[in-house]
Amino acid sequence: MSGQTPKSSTIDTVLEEQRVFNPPERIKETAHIRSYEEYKELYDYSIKEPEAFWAKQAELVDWIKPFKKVYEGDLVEGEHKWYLGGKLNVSANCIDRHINTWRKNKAAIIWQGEKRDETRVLTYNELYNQVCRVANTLKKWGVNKGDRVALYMPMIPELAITMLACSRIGAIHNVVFGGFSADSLRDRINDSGARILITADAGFRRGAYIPLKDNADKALEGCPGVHTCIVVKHTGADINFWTQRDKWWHHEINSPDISSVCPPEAMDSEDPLFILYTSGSTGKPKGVMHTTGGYLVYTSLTMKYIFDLKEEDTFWCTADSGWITGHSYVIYGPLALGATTLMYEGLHNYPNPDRLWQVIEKYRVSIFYTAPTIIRGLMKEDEEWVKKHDLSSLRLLGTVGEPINPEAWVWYHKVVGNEKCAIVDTYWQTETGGVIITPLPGAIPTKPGSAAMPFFGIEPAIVDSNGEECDSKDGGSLIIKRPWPGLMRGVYNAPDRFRETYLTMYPGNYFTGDGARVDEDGYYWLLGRVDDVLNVSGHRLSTAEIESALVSHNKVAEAAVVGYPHDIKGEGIYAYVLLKNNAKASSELRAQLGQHVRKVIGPVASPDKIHIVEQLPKTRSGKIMRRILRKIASGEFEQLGDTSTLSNPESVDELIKTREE
Ligand code: 6R9
Repeated sequence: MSGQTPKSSTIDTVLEEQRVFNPPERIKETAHIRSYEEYKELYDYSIKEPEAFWAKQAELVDWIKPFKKVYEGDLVEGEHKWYLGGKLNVSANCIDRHINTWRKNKAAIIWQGEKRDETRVLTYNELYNQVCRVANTLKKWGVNKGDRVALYMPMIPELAITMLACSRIGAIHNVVFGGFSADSLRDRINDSGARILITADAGFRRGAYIPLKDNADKALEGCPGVHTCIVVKHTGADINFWTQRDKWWHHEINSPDISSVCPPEAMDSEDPLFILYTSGSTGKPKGVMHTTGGYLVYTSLTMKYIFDLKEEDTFWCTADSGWITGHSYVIYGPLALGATTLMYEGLHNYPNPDRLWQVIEKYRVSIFYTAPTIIRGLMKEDEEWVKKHDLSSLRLLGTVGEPINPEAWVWYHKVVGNEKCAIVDTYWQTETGGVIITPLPGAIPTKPGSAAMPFFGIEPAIVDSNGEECDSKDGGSLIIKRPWPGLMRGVYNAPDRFRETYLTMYPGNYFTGDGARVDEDGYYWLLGRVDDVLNVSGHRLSTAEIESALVSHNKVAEAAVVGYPHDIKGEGIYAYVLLKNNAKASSELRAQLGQHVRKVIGPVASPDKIHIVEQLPKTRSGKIMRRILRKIASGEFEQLGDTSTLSNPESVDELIKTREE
């Protein structure tokens, strides 16, 4: 952990923001929760009577066998369990319970491909048939309850179908984002112990192919445990096909021995549902593990109240399902509640900057959920791109992934929402399972840049570096004082890592890794990470992970990576690199290093700036002074602080002189 001072540049702007927006009348009239008092009463109840509160919320889910106890455990040891003794199945909750109602022929998933004319609609009934077939196919290839299944796919319905098929038979899915490299995929497959991989021939990006199967082939060279790879034919790209290992999805699921009926497995509440790898402050990504009962109750509950979901809504969350947002709010949350969820494969600005608005108009989307980086990117374009589309179907707009600067919030409100929509800035993490700090659209007035208030059952606090609850107005580290059903259960394959990473910093509390302050009205303002985690376009990356990728290049001796404020991405990646003795700095070498990081981690981690240096500022004990590196990368030369403790103070002037603009 480096110091406890939030390093985000948003602090300056959010400190000045004063505006308050009341919930629009039309939302207030129909929302599930219609006043601040109603929110407060239910919130207080959720904190005072957690057992009764969470028992009641479990009614959102269909149980095969009722649970005996609501929860057990705490954040001291880190063992916490929910809905003990209960049995349920997630896919049955997301599908079967709807097909016995009029929802049978309701659109469950609307898919829009990158090409305008590529669309598909799956009704709940069709989803049922497909999920059962895939579940039976997985069984045929040896997947049993508790086995891990790796997925490396584009945003296509088959991704949702496979996740649901895994949950149907009690297999644990491990989705790896399609933007990760072969090396990253290999490590995640091996750590999870998956023996089967589901992928596609390729994905689309700006009209070009993302070579998923080629990457998978490379990854599998290092995965001796994987015996089967099922490939969806999506783009028709040329691929290698090794018939002993590779199977075509369409052959497999339509094979005569595959039945379209597969009874859902009765899973224990605490059986794992999925693993999702995420970056922390160390170099090795963690397999964050979520379980069945608590996760489903929590995603259903947040989906209902935060997005104010109604039967007739068309809900569009633009996140890729390789990230937690795509798990909880493209797939599980919406489908558990029987909604219509839109899945989109493509970019927000391809072929034109009105792509998102055109899709909203086409499907009459009513709830739209995206990331601040996308909003910032699109607000730079001419407003006409938005104005030429009829966006009157929109009722609610959401953001997630990073703090939203008030300018972007107000643009979203005025230009996209036409001042008629509620906005929810939702704060949460892979670890938290679902949103934990947020406005409720009909109940809590919003302040641009603030994620507003804790959701039901969440008890946050702000602490100083000694772990003392401090004057929250000044800001400090954000902790959560008690567990809730959506909180991760552990790090896969590393039993002590959950407690060590999250619970020992402030014993007995969950440490988010974020800085925050609370204003006089009780609103939370997130101030960015206080650890060595970067947030680049809403993607979480650890500086240590990028450093070790750089150092694995044969010409690099040492590397230090920091974030700096970036107009569109929120944070950009600035890498200081010290070469080995015989290596010479050149623009070719810089390009090579960028390529190398793309190969080791993936394009998302590629540094924006690579600064080849003669020496790095170090303390007398040999620690790199990251605080100074961050200031230099951000161009804040006046505020370098005390440099007298450095063993090489002269390095600082040199770095300033040679800084990458
Ligand atoms: C859901 C998700 C988590 C980190 C988190 C924080 C940042 C997410 C935010 C936000 C300010 C918001 N973050 N939402 N910061 N305001 N509304 O993004 O999960 O990929 O695990 O990232 O993202 O820094 O700690 P994940």
